[in-house]
Parts: sequence; structure tokens; C-alpha cells
Amino acid sequence: MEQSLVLIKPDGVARRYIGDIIGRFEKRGLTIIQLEMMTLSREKAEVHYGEHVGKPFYSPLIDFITSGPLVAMVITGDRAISIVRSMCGTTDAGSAAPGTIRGDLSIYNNRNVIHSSDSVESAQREIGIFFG
Ligand code: FUP
Repeated sequence: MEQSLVLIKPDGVARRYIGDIIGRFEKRGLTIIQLEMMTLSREKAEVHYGEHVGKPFYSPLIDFITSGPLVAMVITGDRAISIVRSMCGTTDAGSAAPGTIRGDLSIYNNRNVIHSSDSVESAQREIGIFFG
């Protein structure tokens, strides 16, 4: 069974969407096997988003993801990585399909409520950062 690292980002926590988002994954039949609320250090944020170093949105992204508490989870299930990604919707929430988490809960490209792993390799790396 696959595992995906999911973050309810600081905007999702501040807007009180923890229950809504967790409920969607549970209702779909996925299983939460680890969960912790934390405020991310800049060091961990820079490792997590290392692939984006140098891009124009990198610095604001690090500021945002460390700006307040987030909820980190490991979610498991058959094909969990692609199923969770499809439930999150596209990165730019303003273009995300209604019915997806981003499409229902945000209109922004940066404050887009949720993160989920995009591959088995990313999931292993990201789970190590948050729960290693
Ligand atoms: P995703 O896998 O959907 O989280 O998307 P990316 O890994 O491409 O981007 C990671 C985060 O960078 C996004 F969630 C938000 C931020 N970002 C921007 O702020 N502007 C952009 O143009 C692209 C990404």
C-alpha cells in the first residue's frame, strides 16, 4: 500500500479546515496512520521545498509555510498518492476543479491550503522530513 505525506498548510489551519479536509480523506476510504500539528522550522521548510530554490515564489513560499501551525499527516491506501493528489486539485487553486480541496477552499496559487506527495520517491523523502 502506498503512503502519501499530506500537509494542511497554515492557511487551512487558520481558516479552520482541519476537520473538513481530514473528513474528506476518511470518507474516501483512506487511512491516516500518522498525524501531528507543528510549526515548521525554516530549515525543514527549505529541505521540503528544495526543488524550488531560486524560483521567484520560493522565498514567499518559505515565509508562508513557516508562518503558523500546520497539520502533517501520513495517509495510506491502495494508490493513495494519485488518489490524494486528485482530491487536492491543481496547484493553482483558482483553476482547480470544484469538488477538489483546492477548488472548494481557495482561489490562490500560493495559499492553496494543502500539500500532497507527487510520487513514491517524494513521499519517502517527505515522510522522512516530517516523521523521520
Ligand atoms: P504542488 O505539488 O501542487 O504542491 O505544486 P508545486 O510543487 O509545483 O509547488 C509547491 C508550492 O509552491 C505550491 F503549493 C505553491 C507554491 N507555488 C507558488 O507560490 N507559485 C507558483 O507559481 C507555483 C507554486
